[in-house]
Amino acid sequence: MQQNQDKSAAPGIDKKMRQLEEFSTDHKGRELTTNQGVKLTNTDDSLKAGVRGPTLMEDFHFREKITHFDHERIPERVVHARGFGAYGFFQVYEPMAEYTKAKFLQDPAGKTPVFVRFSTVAGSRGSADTVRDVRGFAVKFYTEDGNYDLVGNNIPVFFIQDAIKFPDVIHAVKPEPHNEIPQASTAHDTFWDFVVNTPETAHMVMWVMSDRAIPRSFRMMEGFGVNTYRFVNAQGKARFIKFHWKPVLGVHSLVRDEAQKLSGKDPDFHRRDLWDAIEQGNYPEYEFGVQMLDEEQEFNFDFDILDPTKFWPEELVPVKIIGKMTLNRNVENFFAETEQVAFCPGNVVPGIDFSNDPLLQGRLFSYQDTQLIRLGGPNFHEIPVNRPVVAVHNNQRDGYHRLTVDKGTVSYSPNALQQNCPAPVAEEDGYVHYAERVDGRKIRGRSDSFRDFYSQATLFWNSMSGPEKEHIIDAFHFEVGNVKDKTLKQRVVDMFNQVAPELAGKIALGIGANPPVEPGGTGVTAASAAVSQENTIRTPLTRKVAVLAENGFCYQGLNQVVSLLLNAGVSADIVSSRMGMLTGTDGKQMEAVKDFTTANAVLYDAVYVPGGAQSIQSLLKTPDAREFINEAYKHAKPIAAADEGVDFLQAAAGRAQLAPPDSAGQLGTGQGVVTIRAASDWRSFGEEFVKAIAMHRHWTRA
Ligand code: HDE
Repeated sequence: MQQNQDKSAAPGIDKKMRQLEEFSTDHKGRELTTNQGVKLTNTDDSLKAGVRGPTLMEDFHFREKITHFDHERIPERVVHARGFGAYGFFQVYEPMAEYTKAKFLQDPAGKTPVFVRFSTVAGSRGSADTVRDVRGFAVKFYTEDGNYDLVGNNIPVFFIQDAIKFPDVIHAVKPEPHNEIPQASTAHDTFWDFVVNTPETAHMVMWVMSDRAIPRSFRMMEGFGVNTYRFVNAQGKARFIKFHWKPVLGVHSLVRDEAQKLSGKDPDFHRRDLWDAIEQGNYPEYEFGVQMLDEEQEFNFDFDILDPTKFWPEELVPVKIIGKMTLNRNVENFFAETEQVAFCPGNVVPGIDFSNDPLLQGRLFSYQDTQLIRLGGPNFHEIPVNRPVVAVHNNQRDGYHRLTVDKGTVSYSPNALQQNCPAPVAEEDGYVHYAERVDGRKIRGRSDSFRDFYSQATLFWNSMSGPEKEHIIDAFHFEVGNVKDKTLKQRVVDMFNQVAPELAGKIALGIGANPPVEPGGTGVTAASAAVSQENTIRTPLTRKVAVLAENGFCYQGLNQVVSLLLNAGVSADIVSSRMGMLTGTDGKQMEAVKDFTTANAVLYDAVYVPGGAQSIQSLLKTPDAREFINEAYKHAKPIAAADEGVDFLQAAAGRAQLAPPDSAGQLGTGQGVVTIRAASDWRSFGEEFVKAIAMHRHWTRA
């Protein structure tokens, strides 16, 4: 599946857009009024008794303006407070009638409008984007059957098995209550205290310590429904399902050091990336997939399919790809749309139903409840972004901020005065809950089938490539290294010894704890290739290259390579000591759009250093330029250099042996470093560089 580059997905006017337009206001060219529509002559001076006198109570404009300002904030989400949203559409590839009667999954020609909000979990609204955390991946489908919300994450399992423990895990991960430190981080005592006392967290902690928790972009991460749901077809046959989103650009991540630096250099890194991609017509795309199990297969596995700390390995239950979502429109107003959007896993449409997954069951209550405090009452479904695109009729009335003017005298059922309207519909036309047989004693307890906490954690570890394992060990070093309580540190080592002794030994080494003494591991030797990011899609599309140049750069070497990059869907910024026009060796000019103050290696996917003796002399005298190349090298990013640029690379990075051009003085490649001298073949050089960019990172570099 290729990413859409021809911009053919440019937004058409869909039903949702038309509806939003009705509620939108453009203030351009308009006159200033109060909220009562009274035109105003001055909004810069309050009404006073004499120009140096006190402000008067009768200044209704002053009071209204200040009062509104005083009340501008609403409570942030208790979790997933920091997020970023966009609109788009969903299209199914083939009719899914055999499995579900959901209308939006039937017609490949139909487009269902969607709104998506990506988020981090632990940080507050103003926290940085690139922190180590789970990412929320919440999709609202505005379907002809009403709204369907698929509220997922970018990690397929969860910390806990029962929703009643959600306040506990969140209290533990949030900043500690006495001093509100640390922000948006799991690197502190209360989180790890909860972990070591709650073994069911082991599997999810492995994912959170992995590269999955520091995505390169919202456009390059998977989404998972996590909980087990049901598809139900028109004949009433049900299947258990898990939902998947697979990014067309592949799954790619940052490295820890880079992610932490990005938090300072650009705390908005992910939201800016999404916004810019959509503005540039590089519409993010995700294929939609389902894993399905017949009801009879419920007990066929060595894990319980209702346990949300387990995933269904794709090798056991293949993902059937059934459609694609394209995000093609940014919001008009962050607060009105992204902040006020209200997701609820309980918003389902006919053909989609729940399972008894005890985490899901609790979620069905929590989301609706939290919106009541966050959005201030029971009418949040009337906020434009939340409105379904189909008509809403019922006898619910009144409440804070009611917008609808409900006509007539009848607001009850049954009634004769209005022919019993709004009237219930026949079973085949409305939502009917799946008639699952349920039988059991009331019990506050946990099923024995939920008690294997470590096997899939080992499976995950086994599935990681060498570099991915190194990154997990590094993450544990940072996270647990910041824990103050030494007993806790030791308990982390002992707990993860149960997952993989090799991992536990290496954690111990890094954090000053004792290596585990007990025999460890689960004996699981299986692995799931689908889980490793090593096996993902590789493409250069939408990657960003920094070109380091000063006056006296080689124009041909810069111009040729930049056009090759652009043709391959890669963008390039010229970074120099000063912004503005640079003059090349032959007098031709190009513009440096960034300088070393506004640009940094962590903001780019790759670096190119063109030749030009004077340019390279200047770069060598610029510590920021040397640091730029060293950072890119350290973060395993693709680097290319031509002619004197190769000297800069070798001198700045202190690595003379790096991919020297071959004996004929032409092309050198290796470990993601591409070099050339006396180029006669810029094309091959450009192609090699593009290939290196598509690889994302080059872990073979020590
Ligand atoms: Fe959430 N979660 N959650 N969660 N969740 C919220 O609802 C909750 C869980 C997820 O962009 C809250 O509107 C409980 C799993 C996303 O607006 C709240 C439990 C998954 C978002 C809530 C979970 C999620 C939320 C806070 C344990 C992945 C952001 C604000 C049973 C499948 C949605 C809000 C957005 C938000 C409760 C666990 C995903 C408090 C009780 C598992 C993506 O209602």
